[in-house]
Amino acid sequence: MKSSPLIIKSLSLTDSSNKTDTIYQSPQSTLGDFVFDASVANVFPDMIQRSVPGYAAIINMIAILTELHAQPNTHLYDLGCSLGASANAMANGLGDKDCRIIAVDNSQAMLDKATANSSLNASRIRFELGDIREVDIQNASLVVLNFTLQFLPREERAELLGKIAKGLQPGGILILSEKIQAETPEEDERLIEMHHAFKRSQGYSELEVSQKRSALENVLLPEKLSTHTQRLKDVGFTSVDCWFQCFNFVSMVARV
Ligand code: GEK
Repeated sequence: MKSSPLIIKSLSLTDSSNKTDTIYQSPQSTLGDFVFDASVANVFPDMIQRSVPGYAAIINMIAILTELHAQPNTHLYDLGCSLGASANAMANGLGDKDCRIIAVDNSQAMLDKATANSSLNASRIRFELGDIREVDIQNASLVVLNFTLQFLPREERAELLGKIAKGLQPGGILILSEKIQAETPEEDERLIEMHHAFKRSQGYSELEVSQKRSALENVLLPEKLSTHTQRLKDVGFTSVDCWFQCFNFVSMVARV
């Protein structure tokens, strides 16, 4: 018997408080590095939707890619889960497949809210406080790194990706979403200009855009799409498809 198709009603990406991000609204005399603390967790749904063009579309597609690729009796991982948007999308895409979703973040403030936001999927998602570099990836059919790899030191990325490739079952996939650096400095400038226009269209001021950019400078370390693709192949993935791009934000599907 054929099961009924997955219907994606746009997932709710907000939490019940739904606060507006005003963190960089007033001038700051010293701009420290960006951290995922309670003040960020408090406004995170608003912040990420107004900062990452296409974020809601990517989350909705994670449900569809889960429906396509999740294998019964396997593990699904959401690495750097923040408030659990990807983990909840996976739960929605699973249908009645018996899978365990493991969602990891090293920010307790994020996990507290993630747990509260995910009560409907509580039996399927296990939230864990930890570093994604330490997670044991086993019997996986789907791993999601949705805008998280970019926060690791560049030289530590290959080891994590290699561990993911080894932990995936045949037919398993990694969904890797990243802010990227364009292939040439000229293209990079053009994409950054478009991204900043997007942020202004979302109500951020020039001051907010420039203070956030400075705070992220040493923390969010983008790489070229060609660098991502080559490294994924070097560590054991056989194909890498870029299925989404909006300005300098991309999402790839890598298969073992
Ligand atoms: C989403 N995936 O909504 N170990 C564990 N967590 C980490 C680490 C680390 N080493 N480094 C950063 N994080 C989410 C959005 S946000 C992206 C991901 C953004 C966590 C960090 O605490 C934060 O919650 C998340 O990765 C990145 O689909 O804010 O641009």
